[in-house]
Amino acid sequence: MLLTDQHPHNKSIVAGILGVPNVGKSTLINYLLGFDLSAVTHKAQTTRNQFHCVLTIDHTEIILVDTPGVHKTTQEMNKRLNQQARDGVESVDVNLLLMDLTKDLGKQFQEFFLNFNSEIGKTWVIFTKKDLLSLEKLATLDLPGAFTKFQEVIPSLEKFYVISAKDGSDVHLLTGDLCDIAQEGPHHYMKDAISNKSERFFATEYIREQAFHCLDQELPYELAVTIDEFKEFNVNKEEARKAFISASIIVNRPSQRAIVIGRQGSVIKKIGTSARKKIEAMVGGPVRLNLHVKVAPKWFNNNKLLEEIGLPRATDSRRVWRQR
Ligand SMILES: Nc1nc2c(ncn2[C@@H]2O[C@H](COP(=O)(O)OP(=O)(O)OP(=O)(O)O)[C@@H](O)[C@H]2O)c(=O)[nH]1
Ligand SMILES: [Mg+2]
Repeated sequence: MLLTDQHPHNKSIVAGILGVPNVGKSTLINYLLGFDLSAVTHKAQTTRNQFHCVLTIDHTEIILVDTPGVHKTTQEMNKRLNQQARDGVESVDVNLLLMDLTKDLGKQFQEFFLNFNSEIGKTWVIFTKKDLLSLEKLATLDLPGAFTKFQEVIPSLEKFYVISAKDGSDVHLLTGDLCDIAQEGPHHYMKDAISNKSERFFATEYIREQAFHCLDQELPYELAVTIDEFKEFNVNKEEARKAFISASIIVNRPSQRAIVIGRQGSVIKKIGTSARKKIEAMVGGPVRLNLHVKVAPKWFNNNKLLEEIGLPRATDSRRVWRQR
């Protein structure tokens, strides 16, 4: 849908954010937006659904598509995460392929290439987390050489940037270039829109994000969140908006239920309090959040539940790696 009443100098661009898990895709989006919209944790596979985030610089609308990290997988849910990444960048103007400078670049590139398994158009490589490296270490990485090797495998890689999404260094070079190649034309989102996803979606993201923060080791991957009820009060009224949310944290085994609840409910209380604060900031008013923990064995292979959390069936098979 295009909006009417557009400024004559309006421009727009859609950029897909890609990479293996945990490289900092959502962190870069949050840096660009100027606030923490997308869920970020130090654990891999935080993002599970692709979605749009919108920022406007002067008259240029930049639509950033956050995607789940592309990775090797056999599990039904993880196949669907890779599919989300492919769907997310299907008709973008440019892809930003993020690579974590603190990890082996060749391995990351190979993991991405083998499991993305789809043609990839115009792409810029973004080497990120440079704040974690000394200048000496950075120089030893020979980034131009690595980029040239990657380009031999994916010829649509055009150029590379070296940034930090944490302290924002050199991110302006990227946004400047995105604005430069944006096409003249109408904006797709209303002036104050920030995403194509609902507050209900972000409520599940923030609950899962806080669960990831509060729980150790493998458990987060075996955990999903569904909203059972989302009621809003005082919408379009002078008074502050209020919301009542009832949500379920779904786990795989009864023992995990006990871990999520914690001794005398201490863990679930911590998850609930911190998630509520983030949801309140989004809603702009007080929120009552009721959390329940449910056991659904092997939910990550359960088609109905996967569809409920926004992950339709995948259509992929894996590529073969030919070393050049
Ligand atoms: N120091 C530093 N840390 C970063 C940077 N970018 C991301 N991180 C950290 O890296 C971790 C992963 O960041 P995310 O943004 O969740 O990564 P992601 O690529 O979205 O991960 P998935 O959604 O799981 O695929 C978090 O702990 C971030 O704080 C950066 O530029 N510098
Ligand atoms: Mg993410």
